[in-house]
Amino acid sequence: MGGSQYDDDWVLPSADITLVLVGKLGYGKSATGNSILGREAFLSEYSHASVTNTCQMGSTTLKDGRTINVIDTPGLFDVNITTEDAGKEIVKCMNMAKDGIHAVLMVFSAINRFSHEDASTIETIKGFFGEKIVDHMILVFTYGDIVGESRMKGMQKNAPESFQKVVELCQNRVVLFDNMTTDRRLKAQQLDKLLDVVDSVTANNGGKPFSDQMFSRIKEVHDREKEVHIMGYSEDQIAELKKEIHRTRDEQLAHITSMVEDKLNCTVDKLQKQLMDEQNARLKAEKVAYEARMKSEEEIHKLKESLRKAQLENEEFRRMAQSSKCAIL
Ligand SMILES: Nc1nc2c(ncn2[C@@H]2O[C@H](COP(=O)(O)OP(=O)(O)OP(=O)(O)O)[C@@H](O)[C@H]2O)c(=O)[nH]1
Ligand SMILES: [Mg+2]
Repeated sequence: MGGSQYDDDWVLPSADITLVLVGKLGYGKSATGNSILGREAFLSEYSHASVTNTCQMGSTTLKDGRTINVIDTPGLFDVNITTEDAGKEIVKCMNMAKDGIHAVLMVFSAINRFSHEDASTIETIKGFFGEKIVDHMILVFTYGDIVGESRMKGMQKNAPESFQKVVELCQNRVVLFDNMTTDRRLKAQQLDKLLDVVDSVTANNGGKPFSDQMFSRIKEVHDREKEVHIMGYSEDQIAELKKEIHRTRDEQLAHITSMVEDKLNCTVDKLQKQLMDEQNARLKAEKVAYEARMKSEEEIHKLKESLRKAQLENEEFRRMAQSSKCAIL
């Protein structure tokens, strides 16, 4: 099956749980993936450049016997990645997730201030996959070793509005992760906590993973490929057919990739326009408030002026009255 960028993803096994790690460059996505899998499946290191450049998947069997697939991604919705590259990686990720995604782990660093860019990552994902994706989102904060549970709670209380909104949107599904610990008990505890949240997300979604039209299209393309094995052709015929099917599949996946790119571009444009509109509305409101303040200051000035005039007049009348009284006397 050589020569295709899509080849190996589809032969990866399905699992009971599929998780996708999403987040900004260097926030600890790969480290979190390794903590979940219990081994160094993904390269995780300190770098100013992107360490993970393409989607990768690792699998393991949990204590309770369930299988779990963890998909590590590069900063898909990061400002540093072109929509063309992001599009290809999103299709690759959907290709790996096959039947859908049970939970999207939105990875943030607890030692970084929650920024507008962080909030816009969630907005982009929402815009791209639709509102329903939010029901599958879990906020995972790394650097639990430095921040600690109680400090994290305190930080949450004093966090900016954009952060509070995101927490509310995800119905308080916040998990703190320490990817550096060597304490086996803590490792197991935090993993159990995360899996509990994953299970509650799955239960809330009626056991169904997130999937959409794009997932279905990719699945259709691959299901067509599988049909060859059951039709009973000769080896040569199958080889020839496979070649033809792979070519068609690659064409179809390339078509889906370009659709994904277009959709991503539209989402980013729409979001940028929305942000511009919000900013313009804010500036307009500020201008109106400023003008109102200036107007009221002007009116106060006028009032003070007429009050001063009235006082002067009063004074004048009083003096006149005084002098006429003196004349009578
Ligand atoms: N102290 C501490 N360091 C962490 C934690 N999680 C991740 N790191 C460190 O953060 C750095 C980046 O981690 P990665 O896992 O490579 O981050 P990433 O998000 O996968 O990065 P990219 O693939 O480049 O987008 C590494 O040096 C990790 O050791 C954590 O919980 N505590
Ligand atoms: Mg990484």
